[in-house]
Amino acid sequence: MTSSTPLSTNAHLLKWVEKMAGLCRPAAIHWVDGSQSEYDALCRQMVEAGTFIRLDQERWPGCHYARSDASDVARVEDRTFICSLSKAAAGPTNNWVNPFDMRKKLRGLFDGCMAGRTMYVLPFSMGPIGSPMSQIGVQLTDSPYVVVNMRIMTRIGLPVFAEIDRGDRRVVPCMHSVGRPLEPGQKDVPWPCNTEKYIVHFPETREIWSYGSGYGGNALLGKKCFGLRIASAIARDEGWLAEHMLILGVEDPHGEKTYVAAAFPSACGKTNFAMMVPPASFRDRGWKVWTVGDDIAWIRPDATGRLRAINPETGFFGVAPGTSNATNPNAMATLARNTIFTNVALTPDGGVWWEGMTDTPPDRLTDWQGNPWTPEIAKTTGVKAAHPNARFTAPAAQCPTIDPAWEDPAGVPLSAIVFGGRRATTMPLVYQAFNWTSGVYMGATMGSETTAAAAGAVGKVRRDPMAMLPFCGYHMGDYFHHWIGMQKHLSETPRVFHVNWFRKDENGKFLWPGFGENMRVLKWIVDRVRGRALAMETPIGWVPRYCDIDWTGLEFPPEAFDRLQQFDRAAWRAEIIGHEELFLDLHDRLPKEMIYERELLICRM
Ligand code: TSX
Ligand code: MN
Repeated sequence: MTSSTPLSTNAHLLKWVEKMAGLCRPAAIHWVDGSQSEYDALCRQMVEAGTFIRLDQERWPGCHYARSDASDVARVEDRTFICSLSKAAAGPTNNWVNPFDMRKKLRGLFDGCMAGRTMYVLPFSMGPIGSPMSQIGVQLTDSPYVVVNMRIMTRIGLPVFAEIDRGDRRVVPCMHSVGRPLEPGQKDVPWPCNTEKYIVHFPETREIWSYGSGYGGNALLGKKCFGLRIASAIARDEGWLAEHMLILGVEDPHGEKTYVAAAFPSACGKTNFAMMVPPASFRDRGWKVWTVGDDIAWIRPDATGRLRAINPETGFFGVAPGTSNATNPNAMATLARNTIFTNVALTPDGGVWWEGMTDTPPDRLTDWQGNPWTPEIAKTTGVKAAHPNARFTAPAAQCPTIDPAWEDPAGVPLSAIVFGGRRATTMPLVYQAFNWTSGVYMGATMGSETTAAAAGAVGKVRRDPMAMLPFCGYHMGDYFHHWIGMQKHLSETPRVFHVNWFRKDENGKFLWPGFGENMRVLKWIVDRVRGRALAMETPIGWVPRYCDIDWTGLEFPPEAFDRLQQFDRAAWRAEIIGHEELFLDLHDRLPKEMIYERELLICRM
């Protein structure tokens, strides 16, 4: 076995790398320094291997394209495990296997799994290096695709090794293999993976083991595995929050900035909201939305008892289909260079395209599976040019609206938390929780209607507490308890809101134009936080009256607003029964505050 020079002197790390190399038996070890030249060399190597296609460098400078195996296109929730010592600690919403049995299984899977491949030693920091809010991991991976994606999504390389070598930081070990060892002389495939997949978390020992997949959340272990599942367990123990939230800053005409974090389930346009462009009538008056992050927020009380938030990532791993200059011009500007595209369609002149990018597709596309694609072919076969879960991996620093404070090691001060979902009925455009506990109830009971993109029946409400159901590393009931308990550490609680951009009329037409017009809702939220806007009390919370919303530049009659905000007693009756169903699943650890809040809600109705 060959090895590049170890880039760390940390004895624990060196010993672990040696032990894991002994298990996985790679042909070589590469210590990742994180440099641009290393990135370029890995990209070149992947172009030669057929994993990457270099896009036309005139129109797509620094950009590459990859097609995954058709069986490795998304996170695999049924293959994701929380292996705490007790099954009860993992809770009923996580897959659990006894950690002793799982370790035995993993030892078998990883035995010789990197044969014929290079094992990369990839150190990464979630959060600015050296920030007290940051966490460090080292991922051992046999995937160069993972290394280059992680360089965009996290802070990697020499500065992280330096931090590790100081010796005073806990490091989360992250094992990853695509699970496709190579025999001597055996030719590799463009996207190696294994039909058997395991995404495993040991929350007590803070370890991650991922086997069989090279895709996104399964393989970029800093993101969902560390940033949410392991971090949520660390956060519970240390008194902070690791959340599936975007962070944005609203600048008002006085130049004052108000930061908001927002949790939405998938297919609600979280990235679009994080990069929102206010309507011209707001921009003209000096309103501006700044982007801090689009997926993960680590939130903790500062010395004065106010919440501060960091985005632990440095890139956007966004869904490409539906992203356009109309829906999200800031994302389009961000992904115009130095971006990795996965499973989108290829144009004959070395460009990329996906459904929703333009109204009419370019001629002679190659689809995400490498086949010729035209709208006519699609009409008979139903295949999409881009996979619905096709992604761009793009550097956050390239976002035109990236907040000047996005890398502040102290984080940004957080004034409001927004929950949302895709709901055709019942949920008003916006309402505000009465207090912290009712806000936690609001987040705990949130749900979204399933779309074609997700599995299961279309149009059914699926409960997804705080958008964390697939990402909490422990029992959801304990998680609610932890949220409620945060109040004790705070001198001022953030105000909590619920939004729904997706309410429909009886003909199935959206009642709200959404996108940039959401600025009107955001302004009310910010004005509420700052004591500048009025509201009306209802059984579910505080709501704006028509006159409390700024309608400058939009024709939107009061009757339409009334329909959007309408409180439907029969629908809420069904809604509260839905809350009870969730609570039954979590009953053994559900905080009593959730029961009381539900009772109070019923009483008010
Ligand atoms: O991202 C969305 N947002 C948030 C934007 C900041 N989407 C796309 C969701 C899929 C990921 C939305 N879709 C939003 C929204 O606010 N609203 C809708 C629904 C909608 C779709 C099309 C129209 C209106 C609403 N078109 C017209 O009104 C012309
Ligand atoms: Mn996400």
